[in-house]
Formats: sequence, structure tokens, C-alpha cells
Amino acid sequence: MLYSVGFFSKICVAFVCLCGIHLIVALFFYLSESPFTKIKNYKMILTDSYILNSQSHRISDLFTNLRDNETDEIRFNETTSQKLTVLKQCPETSPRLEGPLHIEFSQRVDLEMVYKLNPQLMKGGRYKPSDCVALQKVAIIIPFRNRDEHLKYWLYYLHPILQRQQLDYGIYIVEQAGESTFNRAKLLNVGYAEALKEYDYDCFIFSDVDIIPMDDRNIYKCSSQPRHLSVSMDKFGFRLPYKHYFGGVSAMSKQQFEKINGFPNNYWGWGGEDDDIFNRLKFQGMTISRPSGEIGKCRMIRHSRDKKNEANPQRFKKISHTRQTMKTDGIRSLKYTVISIEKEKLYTKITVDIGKP
Ligand code: UDH
Ligand code: NGS
Repeated sequence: MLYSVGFFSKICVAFVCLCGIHLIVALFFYLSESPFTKIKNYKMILTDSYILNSQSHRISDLFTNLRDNETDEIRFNETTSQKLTVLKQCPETSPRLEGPLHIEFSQRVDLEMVYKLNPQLMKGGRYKPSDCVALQKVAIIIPFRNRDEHLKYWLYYLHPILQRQQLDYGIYIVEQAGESTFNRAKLLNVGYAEALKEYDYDCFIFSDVDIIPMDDRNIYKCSSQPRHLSVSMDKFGFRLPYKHYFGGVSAMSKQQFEKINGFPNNYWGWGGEDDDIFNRLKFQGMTISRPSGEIGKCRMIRHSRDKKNEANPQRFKKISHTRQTMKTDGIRSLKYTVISIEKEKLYTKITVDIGKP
């Protein structure tokens, strides 16, 4: 009898010990897999990779990224399986680039077709890669009035190119309302200010609506110096028209743009505003970065001179005074009235009253 009681109590003790071990093991796995630990690890990984990145992205942006884009690989789902995959930064050179492209303007473009061809676009012409975190957040600003056919070609060609370049981008068409003389540089200033109200962009591309790159290795992003992208245009025989030419398509970081007080607001009509911008950069000690003539090839859609954009007779006098005028005339003195902001499928259109000369 005594023997069987002792045996029974030993079994009980062993059973209790087993339960204890089981509890400890379960507790260990539970704690190491808890959402808190996961978020902590996740943030640490992100912090590391983000600090390494030369462009400063914030962790909060990435959480916005997660909310905005359901196809992102990183997901934190509180209710289900706690599955979490870390989204890496996109590579310095996108593996999706194709190189030289065939660009022509013989067939009309249907915007519904362009929309179908770009299923990953978000409202307002926004996009970010689903498989990696883009190196830069790029706002593309286009000055605009009465150029709908050109805009269609631009959207048709540029959306796929920008996606292959793995950019986090948005397209902003800044339309001058009314009939007064056109002012390209002031519209670009408006685009800069309005795009920044919407998203924390760190790079700005200023592009004419009629210029299409002929090579997707001409990346629409910013460099340590302001960058001129349309360096080899068909209309100039695939070369620069002059050494300091800075018109067509250019790229500037937020810091570079702020350092020159943005663009001039008082160049009404054609010509000279791009030379004024070049002067501003020069006076602030910056140099121009450019792709090679081969990679920088582009086509311009041929057209006649627009009404209300006649050559500005004051342009030569104005560009001789940039050093003084850039202190007072620019993004810091910009005044305008937004008439409407339309979020289209392929772009955001900002119609604006910028006054008259
Ligand atoms: N722009 C418009 N509407 C206008 C004027 C200009 O949208 O009425 C925009 C458009 O994005 C254009 C850019 O401003 O690409 C620059 O316009 P621009 O007139 O300075 O330059 P562009 O190269 O024409 O388009 C220059 C005159 C061409 C004369 C050709 C004569 N054969
Ligand atoms: C220069 C203009 C620039 C212009 C460039 C190319 O002469 O604004 O031609 O023009 N500068 C002055 O007039 C001072 S283009 O052939 O693209 O119309 O961008």
C-alpha cells in the first residue's frame, strides 16, 4: 500500500513538472512572438535601413505607405496571423529598366487605355513600388494650358517609365487659368508649393509637357547637385543648344530649390526664365549634373508657338539682374489663388489664378 502511494505521488510530481515546463516553453514563444516585440524589431530594422539611406525617409512615412498600398509586402495585421515581411529599399539601379525606347507621336492616345495599362496607379496619378521602398519621393510638376494632346502622349510614355524606375511619384499638372500671358516659372513654383502640401516629397522634377525621354536610364530623380535631364533633344540635333541651357526637364531637391528661393515669378511670356534659374544656381555655388548625351536623348512634340506666350522682350534685361532679384522674387514671395484641384486617375490637375504681368 505504502509502495503504491509513493509511486502515485511521484507520478503526480512528474506530471506537475511537465506542466510547468510546458507553461514556460509556451510563455517563451508567446513573448518572443508578441505584437509588441514584432513592432519593436520591425522599427529597428527600418531605422537601420533608413539611416543608411542618403535620402531621409521617416518611419511614419512607411506606416502611411502600409495604409495606402494594400499590395505592399510589409503588413502588420493586428487581428490575424501577425505575419510581417520587411520591405527592403529599392536598389540603386532598377532591374526593370529597358534602355533606349521607341518614341513616336503618330497615333492618338486614349487615356482610358493608358489607365488600363497602369493598373497600380493610385488616384491623382500617384504610384509607389509594391516590392521595395523607393529611394526618393518625387513630385513631377508640369506647367500647362491648352496642351491636352501633348499631355496624353506624356502620360502614355512617362507612367510606365517612372514605374520601371521604381520611384514613389506623383504627377501635378499646374494649369494657368484665364487668358493672360503665360508664365512657366511661376506655375512651377505653384506646383512645388501645392505638391508639398500633399506629401513629403524630397525631389521635384520640372518638365515641359511636350518632352519625352528616349531612354529609361535617364532617371527622373534628384542628385547631390541640380540635374538637367533634357540634354540631348531631337529639335537641337541631339545636343545642348548652349552650354548653360537648363530648360525642358530639370530636377531639384527640396534643399536645392529652397536655397535659390525657387524660380522667378515675373517672367511673363516665352524665354529667359530657365536662364534666370541657371543664374540662381550658379550664384549659390551649385553646379549642373547631367546624364550622358546618349542616355539624355529626348523627343519634343512638334507644335507652333502658343497664343499668349510670345517672346518676352524684357528677358535679356531681367537675366542680367538675377543676382539682385533672386533675393526678393521667388518661392518666398509667391502669391496665387487656387481655383480647383482635380484628382484624375492619371494626374492631379491644379488650376490656378497667377495674375497678370
Ligand atoms: N505651355 C503650355 N501652354 C502654353 C505655353 C506653354 O502648356 O500655352 C507649357 C508646356 O508645358 C510647354 C512649356 O510650357 O512645354 C514650355 O513652353 P514654351 O513655349 O516655352 O516652350 P516650347 O518648347 O515652345 O513648348 C517654344 C516655341 C516653339 C516655337 C516653334 C516654332 N516652330
Ligand atoms: C534661349 C532662351 C531660353 C530657351 C532656349 C531654347 O534663347 O529661355 O532658348 O528655346 N533664352 C532667352 O531667350 C534669353 S526653345 O528652342 O526650346 O524654344 O529655353
